[in-house]
Amino acid sequence: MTAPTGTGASPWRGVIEEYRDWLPVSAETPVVTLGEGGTPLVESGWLSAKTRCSVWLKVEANNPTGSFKDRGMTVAVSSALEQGATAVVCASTGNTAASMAAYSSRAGLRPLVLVPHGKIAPGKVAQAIMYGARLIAVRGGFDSCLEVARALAKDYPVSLVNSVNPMRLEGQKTAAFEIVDALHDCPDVHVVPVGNAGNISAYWKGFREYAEAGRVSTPPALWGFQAEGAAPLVSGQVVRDPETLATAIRVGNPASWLLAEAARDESGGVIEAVSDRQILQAQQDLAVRDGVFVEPASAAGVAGLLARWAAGKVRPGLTITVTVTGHGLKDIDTALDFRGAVTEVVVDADVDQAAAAADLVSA
Ligand code: AN7
Repeated sequence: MTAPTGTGASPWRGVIEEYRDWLPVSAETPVVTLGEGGTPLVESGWLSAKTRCSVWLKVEANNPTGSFKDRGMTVAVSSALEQGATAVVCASTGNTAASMAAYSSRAGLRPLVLVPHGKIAPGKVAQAIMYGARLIAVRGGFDSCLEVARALAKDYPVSLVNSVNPMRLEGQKTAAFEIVDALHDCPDVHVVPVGNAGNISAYWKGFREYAEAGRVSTPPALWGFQAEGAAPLVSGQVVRDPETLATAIRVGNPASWLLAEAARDESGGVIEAVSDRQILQAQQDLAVRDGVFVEPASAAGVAGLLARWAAGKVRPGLTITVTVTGHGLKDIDTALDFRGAVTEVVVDADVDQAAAAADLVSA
């Protein structure tokens, strides 16, 4: 089941045109769009049955470059173009790099991306290269990449489009709008993975703005989940050498630290940690049970929801939305390593062999 999103009378125009009144753009802003947003809200029968709640997945893989980053990038790149930028820079665990490369190349801006050497998924490397980025692999983690990116933007003629650029969060908040527009109300709880902590902050901004405008009465509690080896917002301490197989959220010193704490506290929510094992199990279950193949980091929210349910902290009857942030095809090695057993059987082009391989018995 998919929640209705509008009348279907006109094609989706991308988040700037769909939510123009809510965004810091003017009639003069050159809109750089790939038709991002308008992503499906898909009911998870499995998670709903298990938790006795109504659980919906906001499938952000269905964005042009396969992650939620496109929502923020359309606004950040449009704004950079309006301000006369000629080159843009970002630090990234991979998805921001892919998105930024696509939008800035499309706008005729030169994309420079800094990524942790050897620590981003191959699909994201391929995307950044194919979209024409200058890919700079830094010996160090994401946090070091962000320091270098900030310094480059300060000393050289390049514009920074990381989520420390407020335009990014402005664009990303539209996902909260879409959820409310589809459900015709706020969920009770919204669940999201947390890395550099921009997205949880953006969701809170979106839900709060709709509440302030009287569109909904009560914004949801936000439940954020980090990977155990990269959980500074759980421990309250910077993690010097963060480690997790969910490379997208391998961040030790999140840029939006204070905003994320505010989102947690003002919404009456939590930020907790889940293990890599829980993440990969949730990733596999989502694929097998719901037909939704996400990358490891994207499954952290589902893993966290299940952990809280197992601890008796999920009250039956709630409406819960869970953002799954990026596409599974970006990082197939990690997924298949966990899945383990060989699931392919090689046969000749022969009916009997195929039937035997499929454990079929003739009728
Ligand atoms: C799939 O691409 O930070 O808490 O540089 O790619 O807003 O950082 C990616 C983050 C979750 C965490 N899921 O969001 C980057 C980057 C996926 C992600 C997150 C990311 P934030």
